[in-house]
Amino acid sequence: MLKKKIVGALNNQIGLEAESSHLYLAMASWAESQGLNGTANFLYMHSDEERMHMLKLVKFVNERGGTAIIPAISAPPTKFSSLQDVFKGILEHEMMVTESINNVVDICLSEKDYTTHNFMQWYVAEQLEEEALARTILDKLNLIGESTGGLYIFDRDLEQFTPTEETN
Ligand code: OFO
Repeated sequence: MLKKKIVGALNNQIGLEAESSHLYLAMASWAESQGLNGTANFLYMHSDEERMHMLKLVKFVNERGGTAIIPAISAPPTKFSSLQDVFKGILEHEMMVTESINNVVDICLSEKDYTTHNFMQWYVAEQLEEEALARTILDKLNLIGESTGGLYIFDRDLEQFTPTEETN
């Protein structure tokens, strides 16, 4: 049976993963409206991944006698000035998520809940990948700068992009 404090921390994380999914969805929609279909597909896919992160937590809480709470989500931004702006936003967001995951891990240790601590290690590893991915993409975009041809290739390449290829 999960302790109340652990359930609270996990429910907070459920909300954050839901917000992540929403943020990527908003970014995907913006990219699609700009004709950046490769980027849009990448971001739609990532939005689905974040939903999976949320569901994994929901099931963990419910299967261990807690009650997962599905929270309201605040509206994500709808306009972005550039692809750099999008991926800078992603990196900042993921760094904030990493902090939150670390906080959950801290609580698990102080509550001596080693099962949840073990479960959270998946998220610790995932955050490493997500931050690395955002940094890699941002570096590429900084190299491309304003070049239209470069952005065209970037967008086309991102369509084929699978995160594990890039971050391993
Ligand atoms: Fe769920 O990993 Fe990003 O936010």
